[in-house]
Amino acid sequence: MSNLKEKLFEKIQGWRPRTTKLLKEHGSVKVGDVTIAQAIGGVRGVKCLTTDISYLDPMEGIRFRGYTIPETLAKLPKVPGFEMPLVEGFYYLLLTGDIPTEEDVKAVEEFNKRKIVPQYVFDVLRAMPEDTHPMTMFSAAILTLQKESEFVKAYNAGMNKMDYWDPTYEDALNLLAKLPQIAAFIYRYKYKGGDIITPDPQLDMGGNFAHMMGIDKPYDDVARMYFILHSDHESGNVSAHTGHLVASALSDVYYSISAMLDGLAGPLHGLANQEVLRWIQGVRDKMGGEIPTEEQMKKFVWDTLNSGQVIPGYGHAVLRKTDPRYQAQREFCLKHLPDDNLFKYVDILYKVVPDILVEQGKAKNPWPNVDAQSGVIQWYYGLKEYDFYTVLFGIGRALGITANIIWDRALGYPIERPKSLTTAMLEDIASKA
Ligand code: NMX
Ligand code: MLT
Repeated sequence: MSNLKEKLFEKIQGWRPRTTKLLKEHGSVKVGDVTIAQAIGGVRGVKCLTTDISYLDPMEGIRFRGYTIPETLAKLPKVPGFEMPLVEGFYYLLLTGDIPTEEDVKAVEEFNKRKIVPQYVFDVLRAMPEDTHPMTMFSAAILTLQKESEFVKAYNAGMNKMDYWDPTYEDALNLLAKLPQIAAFIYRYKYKGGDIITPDPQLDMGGNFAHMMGIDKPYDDVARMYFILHSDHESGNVSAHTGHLVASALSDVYYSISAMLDGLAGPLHGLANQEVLRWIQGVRDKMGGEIPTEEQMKKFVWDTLNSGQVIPGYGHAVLRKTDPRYQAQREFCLKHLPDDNLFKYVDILYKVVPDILVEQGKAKNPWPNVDAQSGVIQWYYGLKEYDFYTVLFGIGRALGITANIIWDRALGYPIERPKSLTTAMLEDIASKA
């Protein structure tokens, strides 16, 4: 057993009694009530999921295993000479809750052993229509790999329920190790005339991704930062919830990750990062490339709102302040690309949009989310094909969701099945209240 897997099993054994005790001794204790508005309105704010991988505080933002973003970025081991942590070490943190030592980050080897993508995946991608969206290609490629599932083999061989986490861990690492190559293949196949760059087995996940994308340093650090920042946002967001839901039927990691990507591909969720760039390009075209004044920008924002559309990259279902993932990327921009034109657009938007959303009086959170800033960095380093951006989000999100699925299985979480009511039932409940 590898160092990481042994450590994980230790943690699982220590954790199981806590879940068992909560269920057996305190299972009937209430954690909240559900209103009619919540039953109709997207289950917003209903506390009905459990995860220890990350927690989202509305005012503070995300903590990964108890660490804020600045703490996470500062504490994790890095490739010497680089600013951003190794993604592999970050995954160690998500899985075990502990900051790995340099020695522990031998988890890198785990990923390296599992990197080879079978040829049939590329054959399937090549067979898809040319104008297929990169997210469709990404999701299909992962679904194609489903026949490799170790979980399915073990389940069919009669595995004990207590062991479910083990082949799920194997599936998770096998898949995660391949995602950068699949994504880079989609990018270069679709946008670089099929000029594919083969992986470098010596490089870490972020470094190898930058290499296969054909983008120079410091894009390797950008990739590391991007995957870490997008990894997890507790359990209730569409992608994480979809991954958890599908996995709760004991569908394997390949099915679950393919499904979560389909949710991430929606414009109100991950696709918003592409929408931000599309929206800004629209403004740029109207301005003939000139940077708009704040007054001009206000008019573009109001025009969008008045035509019944949302301002992409702003608002959030849980957060009630500027997303710290936005802040982390903003700090990166201030350091590495302060004079970039597109960054200036994003900066002006930050100055004008919150006040306008407050004045409009609809959005509960007028502040920017992660997607408002992420495309600018990609664009600056030459990745201008913005319909690819959500694929990058998807690689990162797979880290968090697979960590969750492994723990769901380790703690024996059951199939998810909330209860629905009819409109007449709600009317009846309302009339008696
Ligand atoms: N621009 C315009 N209107 C907005 C915005 C926005 N950015 N955000 C919320 N609203 C509206 C929302 O459409 C709703 O209108 P209506 O009453 O007509 O249905 C109203 O404000 C109340 O919505 P909230 O309760 O504040 O937001 P909700 O929790 O329903 O949705 C988002 C959260 C993130 C879907 C929403 O803020 C949004 O559509 N934002 C723009 C898209 C975006 O940036 N999505 C990415 C989120 C992060 N991610 O990567 O997933
Ligand atoms: C996410 O990262 O999943 C988004 O910010 C959406 C959310 O948390 O609701």
